[in-house]
Amino acid sequence: MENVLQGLKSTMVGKPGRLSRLVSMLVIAGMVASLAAPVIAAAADAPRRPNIVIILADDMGFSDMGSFGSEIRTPNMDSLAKEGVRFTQFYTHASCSPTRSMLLSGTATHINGLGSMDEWTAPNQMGKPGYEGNLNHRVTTLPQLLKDSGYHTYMVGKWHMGKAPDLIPAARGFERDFSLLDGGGSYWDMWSFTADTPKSTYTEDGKYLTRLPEDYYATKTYTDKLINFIDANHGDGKPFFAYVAHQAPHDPYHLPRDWRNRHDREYDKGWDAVRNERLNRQKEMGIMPPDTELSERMWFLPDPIVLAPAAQYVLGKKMELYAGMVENMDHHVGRLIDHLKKIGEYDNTIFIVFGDNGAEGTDLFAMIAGTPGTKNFLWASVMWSQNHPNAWGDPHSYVGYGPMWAQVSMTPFSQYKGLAAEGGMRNALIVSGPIVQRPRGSINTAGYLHVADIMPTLLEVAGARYPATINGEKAPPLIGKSWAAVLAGKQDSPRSDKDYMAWEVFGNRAVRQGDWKLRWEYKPYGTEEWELFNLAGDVAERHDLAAKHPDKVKELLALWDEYVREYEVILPNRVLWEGMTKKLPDRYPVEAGYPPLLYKRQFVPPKDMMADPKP
Ligand SMILES: [Ca+2]
Repeated sequence: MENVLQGLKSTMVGKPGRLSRLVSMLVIAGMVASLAAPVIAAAADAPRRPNIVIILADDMGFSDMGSFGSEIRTPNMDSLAKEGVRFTQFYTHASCSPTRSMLLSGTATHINGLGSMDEWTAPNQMGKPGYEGNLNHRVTTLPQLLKDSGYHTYMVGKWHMGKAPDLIPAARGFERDFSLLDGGGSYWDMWSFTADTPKSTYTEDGKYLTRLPEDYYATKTYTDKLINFIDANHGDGKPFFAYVAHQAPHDPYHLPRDWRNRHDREYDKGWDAVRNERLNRQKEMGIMPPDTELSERMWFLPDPIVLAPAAQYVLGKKMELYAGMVENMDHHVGRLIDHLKKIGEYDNTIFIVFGDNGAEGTDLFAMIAGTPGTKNFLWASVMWSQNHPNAWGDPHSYVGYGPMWAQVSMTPFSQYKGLAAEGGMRNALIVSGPIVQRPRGSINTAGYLHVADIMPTLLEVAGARYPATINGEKAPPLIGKSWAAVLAGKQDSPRSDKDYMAWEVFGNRAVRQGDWKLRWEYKPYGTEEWELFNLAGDVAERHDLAAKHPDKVKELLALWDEYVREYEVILPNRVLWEGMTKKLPDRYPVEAGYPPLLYKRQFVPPKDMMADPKP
């Protein structure tokens, strides 16, 4: 049996095109055997397609897991890294629902309805195809196709791709679900962000919930529900696909008390120190090459050494809470792993673990509260009133860690969520389980991968087919590339130097081909000009080479134009970056030692002019 399984595994990963035929051959062989000799339990022994678990962490940054250089303790996700493979050049999108739309439909955001986030659709995008703000019906979904091919399909956690009955998880291919339909909210109860949207919407198995279960805590309840779903069908011979879309560690940082103080005073030392420590560990581990530079600290952030101890303590405590959010989530991932081991499913389960976008550096609470005197401001001051640091984590507290710690989460990259720099959309990726034939615990730094690759990869694993038409129309193309050969260790990247990837959300845009990346960002984060970077030696995007390589700029611009044409991109006429140039201080030139911190230096008077006080 072991040999057959091994053979199936290597065939599955080695010869992508043959996989579905092989699976059907095995199924037919099993059926014939059971017809001919019913005494032999052929069905039970037949090699079963693997289970698939996607662990998606909301707003977790590239360097936040121990296996990617963090001091945050994530032993359970790290155990998957030890048994599987880590990738250091994996891209999502720069924000939540666009990433999720590509994960679950395999198609471009500008086609599938998440060309912008629902919350930020610009006036000129309203009502246009591709900008519905939900996963539209031009596309089909990964769970739908897996379900059709005989998988059980389960979802727990955050959906964020539509709330109407035809758009909820149950309508998009999930057989069982327990889902938060909104982009975020309380972890303790149904209260949501603003007076305009006071309550979060949840579904369970396709019904809208009137209230949440007893003893609800998001991360724990999602895990309990999933374990129940798995157990309810365990032993029926069908594999399962589980989409575990944790709300954690998205703000507000709501956390049980015993998870809040596990890094006591550890972050008082400030963001620069923690960034440097993480980068050093990444270099030791081989996550980053030895000559990697750290990105510039965002120009408007202070050097932590100028802060008063009280400020160091309060700001450090925010990061401590964030670390607790990640550790608590990891604990519940561990509960799932342990359960799968207990019921004998772990060895036949593929795990795919990653964060959905760059870490959150924008002050979401300020956006929620809005202008003083307005109803949302009043709502925020009442509903999110638990401001004392001792209450942080409780219901009605609102803590987000701010741009300084978001940059720590994205070490060594530049910027964070919402932006087109690497810090906006590059994330940590772990893949483990029976499809991985690369050395256990290895790190792939060569291949560059995209979240849209997951759909073709998993369809191949399941032997499922992408349809030619959807609802009577030609199916939009899958934009990703299967990882089968990469996971088999037969090649290092699913992409050649000719392939390219492009992104646009909120007007910020980027295109990457080979090691070259062309990037356009709104001021004050970018220059509102195309900037060119060579990521091979400059992952921190410190050195704009556009003036030096005008031909390369032209080449990549042509690819960008092709993307705009092919995927019907409508650049927004209003963006959430408006007014930011006025709000934030001017940028100073990025030079070491500038601006000079005069107060760092002790004044020493000439010796011959010094004297003791007179009596
Ligand atoms: Ca997110």
